[in-house]
Amino acid sequence: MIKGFIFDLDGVITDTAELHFAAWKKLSDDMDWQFDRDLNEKLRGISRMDSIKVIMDHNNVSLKEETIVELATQKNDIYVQSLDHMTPEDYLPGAKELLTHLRSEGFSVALGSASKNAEKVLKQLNATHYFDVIGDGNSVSRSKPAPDIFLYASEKMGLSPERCIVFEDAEKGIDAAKAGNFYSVGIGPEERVGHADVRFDTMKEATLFEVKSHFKD
Ligand code: B16
Ligand code: MG
Repeated sequence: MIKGFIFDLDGVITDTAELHFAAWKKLSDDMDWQFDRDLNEKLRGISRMDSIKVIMDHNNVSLKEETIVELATQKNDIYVQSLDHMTPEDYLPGAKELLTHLRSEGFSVALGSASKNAEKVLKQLNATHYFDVIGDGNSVSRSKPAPDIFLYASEKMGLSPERCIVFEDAEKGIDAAKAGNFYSVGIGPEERVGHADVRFDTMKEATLFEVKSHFKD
């Protein structure tokens, strides 16, 4: 029986992909690196350090680890500044409704995000109170597709993976849910999250009624 829900943040609760894009684009322009929306898509759900390495590989650049950390920090400063403009109006359509419904029905709810800025994002959205557990980029060291962040979240909720549904918008996020033996709901197109147990185009379609109908007891 399903008792807990674990939500990815970026792309499920809110759409920060555009802000990540703008920040990576600024860094890439400063460094004279090629960076476009196709490459940005490859960064969905992966950690900051993994992201900069994907961009560097694409540009055939290699640098000292120390320099890479400095550049990733520069990008993060730009990104964090842009979060100041985020408000409680910035939930993806349907996300706030589902979180409210889960609260009223008494389910356990956790965050399972790769972002080290998740707490700030939740604060800007005024969403912190919806979560019993916050698992973010600071909670575990191995990032998605490793299942660690979701295992951290389920363990803190006191639930086994078979009792939890993971909501994810990233291909590697669904891989991580599967690797941990969680049920999975993919948010996005077939070619990205078609390997999830259930898929919705957007969070708007993912009502509690709809989700429950796919995961019978
Ligand atoms: P930060 P999620 C992920 O969040 C983003 O999808 C990904 O693009 C980003 O690189 C990663 O967080 C790390 O974010 O630089 O803020 O630590 O989708 O797992 O909620
Ligand atoms: Mg995501």
